[in-house]
Amino acid sequence: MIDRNRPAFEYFTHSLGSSGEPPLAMKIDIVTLFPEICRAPLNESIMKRAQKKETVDLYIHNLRDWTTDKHHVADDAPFGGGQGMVMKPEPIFAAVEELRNQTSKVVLMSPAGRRFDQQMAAQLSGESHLVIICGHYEGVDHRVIEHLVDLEISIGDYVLTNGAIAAVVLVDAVVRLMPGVLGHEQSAVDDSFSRGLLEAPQYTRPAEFRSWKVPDVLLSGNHAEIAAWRNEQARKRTKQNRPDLLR
Ligand code: JCQ
Repeated sequence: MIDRNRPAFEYFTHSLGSSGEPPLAMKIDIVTLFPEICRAPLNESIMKRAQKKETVDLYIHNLRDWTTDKHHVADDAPFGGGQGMVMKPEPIFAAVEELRNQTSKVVLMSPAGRRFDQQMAAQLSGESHLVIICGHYEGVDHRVIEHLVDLEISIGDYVLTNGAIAAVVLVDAVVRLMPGVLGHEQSAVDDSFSRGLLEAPQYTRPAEFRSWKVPDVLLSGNHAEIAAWRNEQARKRTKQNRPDLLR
């Protein structure tokens, strides 16, 4: 079966958003040699967070569908020598040129890309169409980056076996910021990183577990004191785990 026209997740609505404007919609095309890596996690987490208002139209494509040779070869040895294989330009150009329109942003997942963060996720959540190319092997032919890709993105300073895993991370982070996807409009605002500090510790019942008590202030009902406590805890935690965020 060809993956090309199969939506992994599709949620259409014709209702208006909470502010009265038409709901923002985004189409996402993922191009990968490993479509199965993307399918399950994106059906799962996005579906769970999805609300009726949202409009996300996600397609997962197999890059091999755009190879034209008998053996569906998508990679080749690097010119100049060296280890590993490089992804050939022809199928990637064919796929993107078929999928993109004038408003598309073409993204390549790569450890050599610009580092992904919450701010970039917020920017991308305003796009109407993302075409995400998943790199594999030792990289992709550089003509793809120079002449096809708008943005090379790395999800962090480590190397994955393939970019489909990185694409899942990017899509999840971007889609959850779209209007109507999160249950409480507030939740995205309160997240770690949106204030430049990590989240304060959270507790739930029971108030005492194995003799460990929930801090009294959280049971006090004093909202000003609770806010002050959370602020102080967020600072401590940030200093401990992510001192780079405080500089
Ligand atoms: C993405 N952070 C890490 C591996 C080469 C395009 O070239 C390559 C792509 C990969 C897969 O992606 C990652 C990655 N963000 O490893 C090697």
